[in-house]
Amino acid sequence: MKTSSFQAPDFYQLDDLFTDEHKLIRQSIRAFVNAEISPIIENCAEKAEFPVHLVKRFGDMGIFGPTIPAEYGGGGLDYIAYGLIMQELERGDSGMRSVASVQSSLVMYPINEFGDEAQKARFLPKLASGHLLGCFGLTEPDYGSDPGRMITKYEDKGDHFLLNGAKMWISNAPLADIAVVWAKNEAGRIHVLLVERGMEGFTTPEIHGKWSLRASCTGELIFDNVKVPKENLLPNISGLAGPLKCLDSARYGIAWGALGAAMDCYDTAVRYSKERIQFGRPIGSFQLIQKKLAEMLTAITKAQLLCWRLGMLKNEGKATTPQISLAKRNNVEMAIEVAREARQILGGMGITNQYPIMRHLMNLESVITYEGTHDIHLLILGREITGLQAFE
Ligand code: TGC
Ligand code: FAD
Repeated sequence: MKTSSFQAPDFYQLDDLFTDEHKLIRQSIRAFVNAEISPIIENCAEKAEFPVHLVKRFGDMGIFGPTIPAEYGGGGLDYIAYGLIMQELERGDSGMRSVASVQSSLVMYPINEFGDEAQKARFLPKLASGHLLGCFGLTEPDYGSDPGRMITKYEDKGDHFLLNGAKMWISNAPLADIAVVWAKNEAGRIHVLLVERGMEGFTTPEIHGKWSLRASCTGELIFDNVKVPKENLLPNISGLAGPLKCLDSARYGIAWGALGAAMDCYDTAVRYSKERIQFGRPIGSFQLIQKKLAEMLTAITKAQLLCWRLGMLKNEGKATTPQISLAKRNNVEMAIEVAREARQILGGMGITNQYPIMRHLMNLESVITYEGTHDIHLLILGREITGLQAFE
């Protein structure tokens, strides 16, 4: 069964809070997901193949850079619109939302915020249209939760920078045309370079064997004496604040995205519970099944309210990093719980690729780890509450 008959839960009438433009954007991405992602995604996940043709289609649909100014090819939209796009995409598949998160929040956002006019004009329109695909290199083999200790470094060689090091677990890496790479200079200060495919000494081997995000392409970035032109350094940022600002935007999108995965699992479970007969009755008539569904709807509704309020704070430029951590952490855990309960409601069928639930569940195991693990977000909140640092 595919989810073209998807009915989004809206128990607290959040639609009353969205503008007509928000609802139109959501409807157009929902229709796109129904037509172009849902019919192929189980097959892609099974074969561990990234549907590369969708990159251009995402560009056509305005999925890349919704909040980037229109003069650079972006959508010029607000953060509620961005969130709704992420929700709809992840209703299709977390890996498809990942592609959009990386391109919009982790590649276009830093170029727009930290780049000069020439860099913005050169890269943003092609990223927005899907003619270029980007990736974001922060994590290293030995530095995941603690990126401040990264060892990838570059030296100033007069007319160019010489880059050495490696990045690990990088979404889109094997296919990306450009990589946003965080690296230290000779003084140990973090800066960001745009590394382009084809530069000598730059390779992007794929990571195989993932049981999660199988339709998304993940790889390494290897820099072996790569000569990076000086004009590829984004001039207007230095320090760990750079990547963390990008992550604020991407983590916000994940809070909405997880909601989409949860809604899809819930909708599938409601539908199944009315159709599946056991003991001569639909299983939806049993109190234990109703309890599961009621708790799923309650959790989704609370997460929807969180997203909406956080989106309004983002629009006003007031959303803080701990507020974003709370939403990412809550909503991804909520989605995993909803997916587990939905899978149980489907019994044996729940483990098959006839339904999207097991794929969502496996995907969410990555989502709860990337962009800051569940426990790192808890520690960000702990630091906010107590004023005391628990990382070291
Ligand atoms: P900390 O002391 O907290 O901060 C270092 C400096 O950064 C400043 N800062 C911020 N600035 C702007 N915006 C923010 N949100 C900021 N947060 C912090 C801070 O003021 C400080 O500045 P300064 O001038 O005093 O130096 O740094 P820390 O080393 O204690 O680390 C904190 C910690 C652990 C929370 C941070 O390192 C962290 O978030 N770790 C998790 C790493 C992570 O999230 N990695 C994600 C990699 S990308 C990814 O997963 C993409 S998946 C994409 C997909 O496929 O969808
Ligand atoms: P570690 O940092 O080694 O953590 C292992 C465990 O230790 C976790 O449970 C963690 O919570 C815990 N831990 C660590 N420190 C503490 C502490 N101080 N207190 C308590 N517990 C602690 N990165 C990118 O830069 N770009 C990408 O595009 C990207 N895409 C990804 C795609 C996928 C599919 C995956 C799985 C990861 C991706 N990542 C990416 C990397 C991701 O951000 C990291 O995996 C994540 O930040 C955690 O780092 P780690 O895997 O090294 O785990």
